[in-house]
Amino acid sequence: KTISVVGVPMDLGQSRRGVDMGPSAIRYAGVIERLEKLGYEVKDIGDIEIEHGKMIKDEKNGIRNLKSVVDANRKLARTVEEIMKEGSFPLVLGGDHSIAIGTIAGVSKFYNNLGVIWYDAHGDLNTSETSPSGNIHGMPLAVSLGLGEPELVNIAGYAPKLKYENIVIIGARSLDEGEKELIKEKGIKVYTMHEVDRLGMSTIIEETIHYLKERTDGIHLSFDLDALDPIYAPGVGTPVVGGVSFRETHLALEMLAEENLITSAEFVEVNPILDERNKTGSLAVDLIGSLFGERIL
Ligand code: DIR
Ligand code: MN
Ligand code: MN
Ligand code: MN
Repeated sequence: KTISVVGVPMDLGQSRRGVDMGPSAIRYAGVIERLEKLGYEVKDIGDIEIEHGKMIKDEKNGIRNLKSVVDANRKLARTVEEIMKEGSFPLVLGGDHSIAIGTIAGVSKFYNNLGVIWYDAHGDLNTSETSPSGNIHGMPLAVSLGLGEPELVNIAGYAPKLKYENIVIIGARSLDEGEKELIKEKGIKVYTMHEVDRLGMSTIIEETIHYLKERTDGIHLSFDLDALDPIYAPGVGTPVVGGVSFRETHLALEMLAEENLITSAEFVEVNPILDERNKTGSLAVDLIGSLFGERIL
């Protein structure tokens, strides 16, 4: 199986500079070599070209940098679609989480029922109406469900990309009011940190696999490094205490690897400026190793 790695040096989906260097940090930590060592053929197709203008605080309906984020995600969607056509596994390196809009837009047309595991401290279910920040990185899951600005929702020319019943959020502990309402209204499946503590990660992943296996024909993993506790992942823009541990996360990915159900993935929000000697970049590479079958023994 071939893996195609694509970097998205994007920081315009939020308000702190530096997360655009995430792809470099993850490559520097050895992601390509790590995957090759596991026996995969790896194609590094480089980075998507991203505009690097200054931040526009309120471009439309209070949203930051709407046009640049739309442009970048259009390009990413096309690139991911090409990877899918070649039958290769798309592995996308962020960049802030706004890039999930493009990844999912590129992947979802190949499935009738794309499933998504959203591993994140946040819900990323905001629209311009509910967003407290105007940051698009807090909106990609809503956009993929068809909610929000039409420019974002209609990327790649179709919408919605996802169905409410095909998504599972794991690790949530910072949800905005509008996100909580949407989760309740639509019955979105969410394992907050309460459930992580209470059930344990192994039960959560067993349930998630069972749940998605019977209703989806492909599963995208959208992995925000801020799901982990800041002790393990200090190099993220919006750290939230009380997060998932290093081992719980490896266990989750090892279990997913065993089932061989994940069909595309992205690792996002690594910000080298905020990091400690590339700790979070290295963590991303360790986690990618587990997702692709690396085991302790
Ligand atoms: C917050 C933060 N919910 C927002 N979101 C983040 O700005 O919409 N997502 N950091 O990863
Ligand atoms: Mn930049
Ligand atoms: Mn996120
Ligand atoms: Mn997050």
